[in-house]
Amino acid sequence: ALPQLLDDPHVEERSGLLNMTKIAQGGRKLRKNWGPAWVVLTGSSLVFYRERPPQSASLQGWARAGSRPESSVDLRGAALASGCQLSSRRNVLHIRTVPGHEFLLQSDEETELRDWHRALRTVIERLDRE
Ligand code: I3S
Repeated sequence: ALPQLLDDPHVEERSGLLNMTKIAQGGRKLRKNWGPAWVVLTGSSLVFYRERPPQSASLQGWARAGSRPESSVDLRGAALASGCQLSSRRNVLHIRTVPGHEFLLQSDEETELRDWHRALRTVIERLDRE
């Protein structure tokens, strides 16, 4: 059952609090609006919540309790790059999805952002091979 579980596109790979702003929606440029987001990376998508779940709750339990993600994007075919040319902030990642949704993720912790970069790259490369 374990390999099957690891292949489940809904299994959480990583989650954490990051600063986030959308910069484009369906190819149309948006005005930046940086804010904190609880970000969940699964095997196929990136999901954004307004606040972090209570420590005690599983994500599924929390979702059932009525906490809806603010947004989520499918990572299949997404492009991942440094976002440093797109912001004056340090440690910025830029993600562009196939439908043209673009956003920046940022952390003041360099190692935290590097770990996110690696985790996102792993998921996107795995989806590319499918
Ligand atoms: O890419 P920009 O336009 O330099 O981004 C900055 C602006 O969005 C700014 O808001 P205004 O729309 O009121 O100018 C934000 O407050 C800044 O945070 C944006 O730049 P950074 O470098 O933080 O991504």
